[in-house]
Amino acid sequence: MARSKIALIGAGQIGGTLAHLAALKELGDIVLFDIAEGTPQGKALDLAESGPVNGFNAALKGANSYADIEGADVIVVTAGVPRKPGMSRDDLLGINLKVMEAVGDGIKKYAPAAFVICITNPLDAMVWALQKSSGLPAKKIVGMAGVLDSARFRYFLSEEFKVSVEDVTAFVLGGHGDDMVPSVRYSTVAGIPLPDLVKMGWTTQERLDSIIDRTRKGGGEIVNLLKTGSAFYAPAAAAIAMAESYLKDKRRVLPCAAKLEGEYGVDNLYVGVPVVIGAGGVEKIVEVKLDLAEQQMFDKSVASVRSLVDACKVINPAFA
Ligand code: A3D
Repeated sequence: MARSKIALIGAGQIGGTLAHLAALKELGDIVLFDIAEGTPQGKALDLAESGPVNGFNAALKGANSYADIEGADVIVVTAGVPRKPGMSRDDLLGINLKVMEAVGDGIKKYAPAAFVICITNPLDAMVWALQKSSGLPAKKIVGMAGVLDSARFRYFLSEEFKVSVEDVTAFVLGGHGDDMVPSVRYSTVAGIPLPDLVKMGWTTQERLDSIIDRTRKGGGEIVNLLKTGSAFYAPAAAAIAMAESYLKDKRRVLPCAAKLEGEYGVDNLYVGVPVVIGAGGVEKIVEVKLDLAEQQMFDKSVASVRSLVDACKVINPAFA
């Protein structure tokens, strides 16, 4: 059986970390693509030279031509610019929309059968634009945000409860912005929902509220610390989990930005919801019943995503 081919479009901080993780896990052969000359080649060579020490068997190649992504099974897109302190994700819209046009053309031409994971911000609008520009079916293109947001929520909860992160599950819905919806009812420690843990005296509602607030602003917290860019280790790990579920047909249930066509009462918009990822791509969108407060937060988050998508259509009417 031929090895899988993984193309990483954007060889920056996340792209390089993705290549490292994909090689360590031997997910397939890897092509790092970037418009910057030398960067993808340098990172590919450096990583290939770590192979003998780490004991992985994966070919790594750096490229500046889309022809090199030909036939890729999985593509992870991080091309574009990240945030700097004081910037919101939405400030990136104009620049990264142009990048999504170019990337979509490249995918359409060379790898139209790939499963594509978009990470470029503002996430929900960029994955929407990338689906349009690439022409890929909606089930073959998703956005990575929920796995990262719920990992942050899980980490903060594990610190609060002083239990292993492995036993904390978390559920996050909505767009990848400061109004995302971390769901308390569906987040648990070893199956015990958070509201029960409050009743059991493990934490207080006030502490839980501040953890939710920190989760919502988790990306900004890292940007303010790094000063020169945004988070990359955890975002890369999250996208690798999604790629692995597709490549190994694991059918994991993961929160991803998926195209809603009526689900959750939303039409023609990419928003974070739980989905099943298997060999067919997004094989199922899991629709849970929201309570009134969750629905109100979800609606607010969806409205923010819609306003960004509308802004894309104004910037480039070809997207309308
Ligand atoms: P960075 O290290 O700057 O890498 C981006 C790379 O894209 C650079 O190497 C650029 O040369 C390259 N690039 C720019 N334009 C093009 C183009 N037209 N074609 C190909 N490559 C191009 O950024 P990063 O890796 O830290 O972040 C990448 C993106 O991910 C940014 O938009 C971030 O905002 C976003 N991000 C999203 C999340 C989510 O949870 C959704 C988390 C963290 C970062």
